[in-house]
Amino acid sequence: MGEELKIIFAGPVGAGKTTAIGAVSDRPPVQTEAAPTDEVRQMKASTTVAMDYGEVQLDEDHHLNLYGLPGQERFSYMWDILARGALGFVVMLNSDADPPATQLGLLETGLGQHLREAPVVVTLTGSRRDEHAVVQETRAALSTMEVFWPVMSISPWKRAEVATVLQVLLAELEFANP
Ligand SMILES: Nc1nc2c(ncn2[C@@H]2O[C@H](COP(=O)(O)OP(=O)(O)OP(=O)(O)O)[C@@H](O)[C@H]2O)c(=O)[nH]1
Ligand SMILES: [Mg+2]
Repeated sequence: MGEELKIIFAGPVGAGKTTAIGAVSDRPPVQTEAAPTDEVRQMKASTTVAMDYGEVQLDEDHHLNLYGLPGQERFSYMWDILARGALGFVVMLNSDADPPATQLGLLETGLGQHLREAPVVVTLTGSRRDEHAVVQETRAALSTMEVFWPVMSISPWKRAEVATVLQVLLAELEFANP
């Protein structure tokens, strides 16, 4: 089975954390979906209230335990708890929502320290805006934060694309800890 690695999927509501873990997991994911009671209702029928959990055997040597954070800020006390001991982060941003800098700012407040201690890959989901423009905006926001995380535009319901994100994260991890 190889090494077990804890990976966190973070990001705002609707970025696709639950969708991505469900798409890539080798077994049915554990989900904690509930009907939203607030403005999230306008966006989608359910939101994560505690966590997602999935597992994927990415290759012979790497078994990943995947944890999805709840996107709503009122559940952000869970972020720090779940992020402890994580070896890598997938930061998912919704390009149809607030500017990338705003979404990253929120994550920085709740997870900033964790995101400095392990490799991060940023994904952009959403379809309404020009992909290239949002990637550029995201890169600019990251350089303001003085981090240079890879940025990839993906469809979170496509298993192969989520698996590629995880491969990039593993490559970063191996580069950092040869
Ligand atoms: N076009 C399309 N959209 C999809 C598909 N699967 C999921 N989505 C959309 O992708 C969005 C992602 O939703 P979630 O995965 O619940 O987002 P999340 O990041 O887990 O959000 P929270 O748990 O609320 O923080 C939703 O708006 C879905 O409607 C799909 O197969 N096709
Ligand atoms: Mg979710």
